Amino acid sequence: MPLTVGTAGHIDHGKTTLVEALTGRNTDRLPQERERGISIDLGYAPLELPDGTQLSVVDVPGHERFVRTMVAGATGIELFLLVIDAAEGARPQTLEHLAILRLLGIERGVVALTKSDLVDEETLELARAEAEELVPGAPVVAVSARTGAGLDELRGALMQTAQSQERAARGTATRLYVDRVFSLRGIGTVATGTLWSGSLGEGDELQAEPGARLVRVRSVQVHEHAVDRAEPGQRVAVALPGVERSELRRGDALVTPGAYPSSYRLDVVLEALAEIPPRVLVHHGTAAVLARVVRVGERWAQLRLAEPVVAARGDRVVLRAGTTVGGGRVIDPAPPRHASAGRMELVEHGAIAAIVHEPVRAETLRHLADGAIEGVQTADGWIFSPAWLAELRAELERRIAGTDPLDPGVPPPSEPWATAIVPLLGLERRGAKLYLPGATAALGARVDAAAELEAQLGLDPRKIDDPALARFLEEQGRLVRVGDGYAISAEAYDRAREALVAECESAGRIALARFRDLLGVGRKTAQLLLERFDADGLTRRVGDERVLRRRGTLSR
Ligand SMILES: Nc1nc2c(ncn2[C@@H]2O[C@H](COP(=O)(O)OP(=O)(O)OP(=O)(O)O)[C@@H](O)[C@H]2O)c(=O)[nH]1
Ligand SMILES: [Mg+2]
Repeated sequence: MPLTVGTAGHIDHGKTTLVEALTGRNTDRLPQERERGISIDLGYAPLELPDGTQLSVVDVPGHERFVRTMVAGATGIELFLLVIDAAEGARPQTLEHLAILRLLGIERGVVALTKSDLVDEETLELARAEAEELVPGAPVVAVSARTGAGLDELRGALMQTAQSQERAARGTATRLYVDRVFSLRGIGTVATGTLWSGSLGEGDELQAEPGARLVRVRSVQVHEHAVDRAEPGQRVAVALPGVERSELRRGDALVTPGAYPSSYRLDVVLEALAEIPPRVLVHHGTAAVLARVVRVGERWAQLRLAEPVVAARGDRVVLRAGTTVGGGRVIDPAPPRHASAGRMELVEHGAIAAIVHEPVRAETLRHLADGAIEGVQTADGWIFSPAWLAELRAELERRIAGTDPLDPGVPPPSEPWATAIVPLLGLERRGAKLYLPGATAALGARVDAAAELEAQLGLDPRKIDDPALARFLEEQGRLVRVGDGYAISAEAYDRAREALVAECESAGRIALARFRDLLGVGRKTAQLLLERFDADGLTRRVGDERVLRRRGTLSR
């Protein structure tokens, strides 16, 4: 497996010169870099070690204004080559680069004390002692790019370090963060980057993020040599026909479609090197995005980003505000907006089932676990805990127990998950309500009240204060409701109806006054009855009068 080694170190300490001495390639390719004698952008070179180990070298600029570029170069690397000018010793960017490497979780590497040809033995020893203190455990090798002294020893140290370094396991889906985009005649747009995970070959379909644009890979090169498939850790260039050069830029990601979330939020375990201000630049992959830091407890933060990033659990971020103020380890690459310490704690420890109670969309959890989450229930894209479902069922049953026996149903939940979850409750849906299976309406304690009411009813509408009871008795054919909570007896309704139909059949129509006189009731009662007949579809208003809709055939 190829490994990527990244340089680090203060400006002018000899990084680029050392890379050239090791690889034969001058990575300062911009005219401006050559004129000014400093590195501005990232440089790349393959390095083959005597034992056959293949390394990819990323050379970074040391200037303090280009730390942002250094982070972009350092995110994909496995090993560092920290370069310290033996005469100058550690300087500000030596320390800042080292801090960044640590924040990115890049623990292994080699220290080169360069320009050893310019210092005496004593100065060299001082520099060595300082380096050993700064980077405990790393081999420290004095070299001169000018005379070639120490280069073999440096190769040996790189070889040993590379041998003991495992490639970071980053999953199987393809992920490449773009660090350069250019166009080549006859080929079109080419994007380069270090392949973080997965593999890449001709014909692959990838998704360019942000923007979720699908792109097809025409060809792949590794360090300028065409390959069938590029492997993780390799420095690759992919030709992307049909993509304009302006459509991609450093910081974008090429990923297996659907494999990674694109998110404006990242939940991280914070590592503070200094006071972390509320606004920072978040470096992730090769991107640098402005963000607001929402602290959650002492340990965690939610980074609210100005632009979305494509991240995975376990990724590292570097936080800068003028200088490097800290970093973070991603525990949720697409978290919900509201972060709580409780959730952070559970997510950090991978207790994914424990953060699930009420239903959440499955896609919001997909990036927290490899494969299925144990101990949860799913329905139609929702994930929830069995305990929650039991609580919901118990709660609905409790509410049903408290309903009027005349209508022992409750309205179903109205949350977005309702359609998926209500069918699991074992309740019966009738119309707009949920009932216990087989439940029927009953008078319960109101048997006597119902009988009493019925006895009092006649043609004169009576106000009924218990609408549920009125509805129930009407369904049973024991009364008829006429507007505004009034009711008459069923028998009186039939009588009034017969009188109305008879009149209409003989006279063709009926007026309110005539109907009132026929029944011998007051105007108000006649009015309520006629409205009920209208509502029943028996009659229709024509001016001040009524006619039958369909002669005598409609019944109540
Ligand atoms: N005498 C001597 N000079 C060296 C050696 N290595 C580098 N230099 C000189 O130091 C200067 C800076 O070297 P670079 O390799 O450009 O330094 P750098 O670390 O890449 O600088 P930035 O990329 O701008 O951070 C150049 O003039 C080199 O010729 C060395 O081993 N011996
Ligand atoms: Mg340089």
